[in-house]
Amino acid sequence: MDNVRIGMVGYKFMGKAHSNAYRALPMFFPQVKRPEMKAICGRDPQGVEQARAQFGWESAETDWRNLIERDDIDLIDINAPSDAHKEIALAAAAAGKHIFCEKPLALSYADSVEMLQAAEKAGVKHMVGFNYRFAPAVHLAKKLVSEGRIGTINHFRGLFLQDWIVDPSFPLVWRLQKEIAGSGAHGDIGAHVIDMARFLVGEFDEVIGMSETFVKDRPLPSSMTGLSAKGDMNAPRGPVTVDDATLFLARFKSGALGSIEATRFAPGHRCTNSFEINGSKGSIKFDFERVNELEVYFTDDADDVQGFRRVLTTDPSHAYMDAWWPPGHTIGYEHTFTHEVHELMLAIAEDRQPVPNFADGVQCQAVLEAVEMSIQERRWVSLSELR
Ligand code: SOE
Repeated sequence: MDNVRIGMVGYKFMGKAHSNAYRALPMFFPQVKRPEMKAICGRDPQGVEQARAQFGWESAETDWRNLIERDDIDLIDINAPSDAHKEIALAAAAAGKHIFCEKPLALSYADSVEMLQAAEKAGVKHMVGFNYRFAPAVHLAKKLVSEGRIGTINHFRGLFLQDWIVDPSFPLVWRLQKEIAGSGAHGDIGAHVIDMARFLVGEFDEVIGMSETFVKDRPLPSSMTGLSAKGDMNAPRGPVTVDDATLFLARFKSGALGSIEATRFAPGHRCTNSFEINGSKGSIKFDFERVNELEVYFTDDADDVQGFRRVLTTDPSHAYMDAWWPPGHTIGYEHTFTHEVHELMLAIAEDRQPVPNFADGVQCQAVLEAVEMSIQERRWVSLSELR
């Protein structure tokens, strides 16, 4: 079985998460194709060289175009800031390379459609990085829903709450600039909840939303800093051009009702990515901060033991868990990426598209944009207005 030779663009938070997944894969999942960590790419020669040595890549490049030209690379992994996704993906597709791209897929619905069409035309495999789907507890939720064990779904309630920019002195990093990020909490973390909802409940039908930018301007950063950056209140300031929080209501095609909230202004919530689903025969609750657990409630339990039960999803019967540790030995955030890369390698071997792929990225982008349209025009927006 041939290895898949990877060229990766970006080496910060997601670059590290993806590198870790590529390294762990052959150790825990030796039966799938092996990702060969050929080249890592970033603009800063020193920074990228340090990442190359630390993460274990064979070589480093400072221009992504060089990666695409190299004939010893089969797949381009894009985890650079969102405004770079489209140009790199289009060039990768034109060169016949498979593509693995971080979320949100693009800055707009139209751009995401263009990326999907280019990948389809080139006949390459394409994947989008919605890693939270790959938690074994979320796979169990999917199984319970698909097998009808919680009946007809009436409600999906999803939250992604963070608090890393509550401090008004936090600097104006790229995630707070519309031309680079596309949107704020909405596209960065709301996108994960939208994907979760689509995975578990199905397609959205119509949406109505509201959003706010609580801190309107911030100190300019001294460099491309990340989530733990420190700002200087005396530094020159610039306007925040994205939402700090976006909330919306939704109706799914199935008739289920949804509510989704994404905010970076929830003190105490570092990474609360959670959902609750209520069906005619039971309920399911998940909170990423307790990633090894799924809470389930079944209406047909005997009266005297009715209540939510906590399932620890670490048994071999749970997705991916037979490859890890004995039951009860928990896994974490980084494992969701290993499972994601497992799906990517498996799909390439089986000559099928990985899931989630650019088509899922496009559907997510449609929901993001419909919500933005509804906020601007202060009305319900049907997804059919976009598609
Ligand atoms: C920052 O909000 C961030 O790192 C997102 O970009 C990720 O997608 C999310 O998984 C965690 O938070």
